[in-house]
Amino acid sequence: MIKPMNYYIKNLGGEWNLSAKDININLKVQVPGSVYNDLLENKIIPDPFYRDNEYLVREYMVHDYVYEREFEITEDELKTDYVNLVLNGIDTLAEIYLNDTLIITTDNMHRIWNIYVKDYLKQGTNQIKIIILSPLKYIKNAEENYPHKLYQAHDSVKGYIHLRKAHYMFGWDWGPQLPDGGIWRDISLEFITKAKIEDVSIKQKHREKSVELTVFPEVSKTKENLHLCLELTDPSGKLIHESDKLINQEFSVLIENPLKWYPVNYGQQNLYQLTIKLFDEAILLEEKTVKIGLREIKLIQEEDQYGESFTFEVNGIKVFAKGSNYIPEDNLLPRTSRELTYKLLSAAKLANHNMIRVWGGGIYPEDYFYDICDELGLLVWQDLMFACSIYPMDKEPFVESIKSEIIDNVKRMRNHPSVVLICGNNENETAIEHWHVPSLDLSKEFYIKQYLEIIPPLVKEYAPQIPYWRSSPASKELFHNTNSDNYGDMHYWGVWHNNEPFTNYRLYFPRFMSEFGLQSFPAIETINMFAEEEDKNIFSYVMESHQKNRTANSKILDYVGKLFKYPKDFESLLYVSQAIQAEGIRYGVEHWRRNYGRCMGILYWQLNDCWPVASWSSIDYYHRWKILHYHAKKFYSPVLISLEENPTLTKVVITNDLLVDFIGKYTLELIDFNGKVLSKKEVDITVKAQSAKTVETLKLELPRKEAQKTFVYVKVEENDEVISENTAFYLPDKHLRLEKATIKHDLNRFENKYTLYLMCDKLAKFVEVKIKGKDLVFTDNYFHLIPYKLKVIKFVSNELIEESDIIIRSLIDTF
Ligand code: BMA
Repeated sequence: MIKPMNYYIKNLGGEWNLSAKDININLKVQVPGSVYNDLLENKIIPDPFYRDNEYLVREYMVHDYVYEREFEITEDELKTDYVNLVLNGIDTLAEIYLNDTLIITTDNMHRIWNIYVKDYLKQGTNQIKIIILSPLKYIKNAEENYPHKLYQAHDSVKGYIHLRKAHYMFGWDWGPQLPDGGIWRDISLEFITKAKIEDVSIKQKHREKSVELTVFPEVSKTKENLHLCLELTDPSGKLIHESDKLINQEFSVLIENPLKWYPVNYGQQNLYQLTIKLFDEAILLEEKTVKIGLREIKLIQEEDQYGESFTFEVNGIKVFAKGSNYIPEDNLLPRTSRELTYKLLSAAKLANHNMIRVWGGGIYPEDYFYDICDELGLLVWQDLMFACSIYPMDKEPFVESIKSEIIDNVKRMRNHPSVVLICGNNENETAIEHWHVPSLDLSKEFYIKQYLEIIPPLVKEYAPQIPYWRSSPASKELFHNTNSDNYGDMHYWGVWHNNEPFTNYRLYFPRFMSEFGLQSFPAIETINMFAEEEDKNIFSYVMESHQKNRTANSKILDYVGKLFKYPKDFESLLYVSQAIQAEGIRYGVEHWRRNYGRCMGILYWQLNDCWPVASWSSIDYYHRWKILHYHAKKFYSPVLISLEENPTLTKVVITNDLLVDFIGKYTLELIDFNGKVLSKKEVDITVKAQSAKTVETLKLELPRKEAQKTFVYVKVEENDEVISENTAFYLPDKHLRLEKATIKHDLNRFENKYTLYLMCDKLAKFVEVKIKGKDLVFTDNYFHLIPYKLKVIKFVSNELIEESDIIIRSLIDTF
């Protein structure tokens, strides 16, 4: 008979006391949480995101804060063999006392701490006290006392490189300076009888019709007579394997006819469940369950006629990666949740992403982030948390701290099938090559030590089956041509940071484009959350406080002016800023997708925001989809028809990412703005699996007058269903002869599902559909409405929507 479990956890979360004597603060608060969140909930600080409150709130972190509580320990609990204090996340510098004895000081937000504390506990009431020390004071001091000058990101409070705390909290070119602190993840006591399963390392060997798992449960405090039992259930929940071993032995499990895990669109996201039980004879001490996906991942870097490939291969399938870069979801981390992350990542999947890059200046996400990616079939490119900086690698405690941080986090992510790359840092190598970093020789030395000497062996030891890439971007040779489009990955910021027109995207043929972007403003509803009427001018003090990239507002205006007429008012400017962003990114993506094979990945900068701000995101802080996100759904569609339009020659290309040939037909029409079809062609086509095919080369030389009111429309259909459609115009929108269209609509409802039918008499560009007072996501939005072609969009609303709630505008309404 199995007795009840012996291992258990006492959660120390819940109500704590928070105090800061020098500013007279004494509050009851919730742990886990954060100083800012506690001060906000107790109305000590105002909303840090409102207007310019950021600056006032930032100063609260020059103080130290004390968190404390009491808890009970019973006589039985004290008899347990081992009692550990487990800190899953302390932000950042802290002194931790148990019954007035200092038991540990912490210095790394990204670490997990596990400390044997039995000797400090007593029967009855115990106290725990955690003093969070000011990060601002620390980094100022560390910076002043450090003998060398090292490169740091422009927009952050200087000195952050000395502290292992998420960089974005000190400010970034899209983020405020709000260096919060506190007990940000779970805190608990664990009671261990005899031993505990610390972790499970799993290796997979893929054979033709089977997968062999080598499972090694790491058991602490080993005692010879303990034994382990392994149970494996298949994706349907059926038990398919059970075996027993003594501790310190490996299990070997053979799975015949395995159901493998694939990224979305390449197969199912099958997950097996592996449970390890630790026994002392018949007594169950503890059990641990891990979900695993069977997948073999390779980063293929093979020489070819262009240079060297940079292709992810999952279970033998070369995957064209499509997605975006992810930053932390909030500056006040207690406000994040599984639900919000699920919503965000589901939106990424809806917009046809199959990869998310976790950018290196934030945090290692929660376990649920990886669970969600496993479930949705999103691949994860995981940066280690180093970005745009050179670190003081001559400080031994700092180096030791980094090592522990990497072990803690690599172990946390290694069994997730979604994680396909561990990348050393964001842009630190290219910084050394291109950004005139001070202390150049020393910076190179520190860089080599960190990303070539210290980190690779750790990744190899703790996640031997996940590829490691030293930096994003990096190339073949160290510090040389780091941003080449022939080798490695590429960040291309000529468009935007160097003001180049977005048509320059077509000058590059990256092997893997891991960053490029254009900024836009968020929707008016988002601006209303932080700005007053008097602030509604992009150059107002408040709007500039929510624009962290110094020269960006003029850049947005410049890009807008390249394509659109001068917008008539503030709201129109917001709208065209989003339109230009979407157009630019589409232009780049379609070009790189037309070069299927040579390019094998595209991740635009950036998916989300951490506060309401002007930025490169496609979804804003309040989860409102910008135009870019709707466009992403279309330009990342697995089968894409796109046009490489040039003044004299236009190529029509169909890109097929899928594993099966595409068999269907495409239609090409030359249409005028009143809907008159000037020419039309329909052709049956087959496009091979995983390829791009030029299906048409049009010699189209439109005289200026024609070009002002004519466009090419293409679509590709499979069994009469439109899979992808596109348009090409031969003049910038500002020079087109757009006329005000009459857009008729009809709304149908079935339960909470709505269908909206739209029809117009004249071409309308970037047609926006909104429902008064509601934030809804539509199957499509910001589309070009073609005269007399029926457009159908769908949405779900649990509240009743009337026809009169529909608000429609288009480009012509902006000037
Ligand atoms: C990239 C990123 C970020 C930055 C973005 C926009 O280089 O790595 O550091 O926010 O550009 O400038």
